[in-house]
Amino acid sequence: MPDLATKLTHRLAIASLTITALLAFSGCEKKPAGDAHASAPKPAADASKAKARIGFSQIGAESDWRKANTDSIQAEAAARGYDLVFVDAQQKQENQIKALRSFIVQDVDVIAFSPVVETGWEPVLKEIKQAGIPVVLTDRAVEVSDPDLFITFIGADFVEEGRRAARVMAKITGGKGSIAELQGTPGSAPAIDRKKGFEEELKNHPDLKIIKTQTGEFTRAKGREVMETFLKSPEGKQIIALYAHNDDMALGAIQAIEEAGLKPGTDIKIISIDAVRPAFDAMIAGKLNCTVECNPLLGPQLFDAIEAVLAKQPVEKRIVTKASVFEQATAAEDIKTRKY
Ligand code: GYE
Repeated sequence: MPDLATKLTHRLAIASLTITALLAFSGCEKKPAGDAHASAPKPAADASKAKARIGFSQIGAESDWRKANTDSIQAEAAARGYDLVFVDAQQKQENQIKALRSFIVQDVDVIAFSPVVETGWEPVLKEIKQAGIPVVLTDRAVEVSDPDLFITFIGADFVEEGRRAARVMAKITGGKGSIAELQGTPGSAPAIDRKKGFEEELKNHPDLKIIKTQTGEFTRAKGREVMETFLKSPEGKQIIALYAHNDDMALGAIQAIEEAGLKPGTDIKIISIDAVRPAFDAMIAGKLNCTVECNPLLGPQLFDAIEAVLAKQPVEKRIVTKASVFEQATAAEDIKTRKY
């Protein structure tokens, strides 16, 4: 596997040959050597300045969180001058695997990706390892038997987010009642861990029970649709609170609750995760009770890690992002400083 400097020099050589060929083809001639103002291709000195090519496989554009995450990564790549090969998988693992294989063919310098689900990555990660390309995981984790298949994982502590949501849930419901739950994408790290953390904390409140739970796939449309079926079910009338694994599903559910003639935030208390701007608007309107923060602005941390990898410096295996919890009472103040 050639190192980065060799790869970059190789790429520059190809670029230079291409320019020379194009000039020859178009009938232009290179100025003779010694001409101080010659605009000939730049010499090898630029090799040190040339930036690496990074392949990034994004999950999709399913939520406001995801859009903010994509913007952050693309903006950071541009700001630092990296050549980012960005591919959107539209929430499908098979598309991500295809993108990862295309990065191997393109011989990128680092592969970064946000895995839609936790399992099923071992074969493609082995192929990447064989090609000698380092992997940085961001946002969601993978379950693999060999931890050397990736260098680091940068993301939030989803279990803790679930615990935080349950603590607020216990507080605003007085510790008893029937809860509905809208889960994220089946098999995804945030759906698994946010459920786990929530249920763990719920054990301290035996009178609080989840009576309905289903995936809303992290989207507003599905959140609305599933909440409507919850409310129309025989147990619908017992629901006094909703726990949604992200804000988008909660916002969809708010519509369904209003359509059922109920008051979201009052008749049905709602807690979700992400803390995107529309969640603050909903809290200010009294329709959402709490949002647990999960920071999508991972671009700077991602590129710090990528740069360390390129420089062959040691990188922590797990980089946890920091986050807070926001409740309705302070939402009007808090929204002023929100960046996404
Ligand atoms: O909470 C959700 C998004 O993986 C943390 O994915 C992310 C989650 C986020 O679609 O809105």
